[in-house]
Amino acid sequence: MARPLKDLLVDYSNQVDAQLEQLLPEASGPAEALFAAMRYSVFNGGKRLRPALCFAAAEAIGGGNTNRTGSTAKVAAAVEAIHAYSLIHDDLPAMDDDDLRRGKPTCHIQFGEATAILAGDALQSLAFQQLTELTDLPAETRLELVSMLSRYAGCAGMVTGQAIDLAATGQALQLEQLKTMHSYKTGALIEASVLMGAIATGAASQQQLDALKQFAGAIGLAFQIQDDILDVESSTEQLGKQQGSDVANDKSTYTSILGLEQAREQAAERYQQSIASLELFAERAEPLRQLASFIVNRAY
Ligand code: GRG
Repeated sequence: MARPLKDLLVDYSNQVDAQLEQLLPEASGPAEALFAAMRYSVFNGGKRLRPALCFAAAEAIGGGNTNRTGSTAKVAAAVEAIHAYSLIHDDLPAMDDDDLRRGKPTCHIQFGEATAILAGDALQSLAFQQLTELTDLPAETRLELVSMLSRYAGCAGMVTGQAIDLAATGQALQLEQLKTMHSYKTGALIEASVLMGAIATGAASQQQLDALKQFAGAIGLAFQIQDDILDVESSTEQLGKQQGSDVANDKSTYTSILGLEQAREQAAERYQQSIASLELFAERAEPLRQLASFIVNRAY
């Protein structure tokens, strides 16, 4: 029987947090402020959505190496470290210049800009270190994971998306341009989370990976559409970050282009697509279906 969504999220969060706890250096010694800033940014109440997708994708594959306190948790921790770094850098004055994240002062407000930049840098390299140290997995699998994360987080993914976003500030984007930008900026890491969770099991077929790629593409877009809806509809308190920041920063969004109603319809359509792509996994994909539903129905 399927576990309730809340239990699923708590279970996945606990596992990835235990792994992150081991991965991150203790906040002491000559670089105490740096290590404290890294910990502050990782352990400050994120939803752990990308790690959850990693675990749920591994469950969809089943069999193989689904040792969840081992390799999957480590892969999930690597992805979350990249996510934390991206948020630290995104909040910097040179980028979105935000002072509130997850209901708390952003990393550079709390620790200063230089330390925040270094915390992001160090989290990024820690993620790749973690993947190279997956000693339960064959070297080729580790290499595949390193290659995948570097592509999806970097020039073929998130960093390029961020560059497109910064260049587009103040310009009215067409819907297709917006979609391209988000597929790089937020979609890529979501896709990496799903695919890496599956690959780390050592048991995923090409057909399964293709289906998961389709799932991730659809739910990544739905995630972003819902994010834009919440930026309009929610409150700063509920979001833990400044509500209305897209409008304030003069950014094109799904809601500014489509309006709220059509944006909701698009999110629902993407959700349906994501569910349809999971058919071949039958009940083993139930956690992925629950996460997809959470992504389009979340209020924060
Ligand atoms: C600086 C290289 C670099 C990249 C930044 C992902 C990103 C690119 C910026 C984040 C800006 C942002 C708020 C985008 C909207 C979608 C998004 C990634 C929201 C945050 O993800 P959640 O909701 O965050 O999963 P939590 O706090 O739950 O971890």
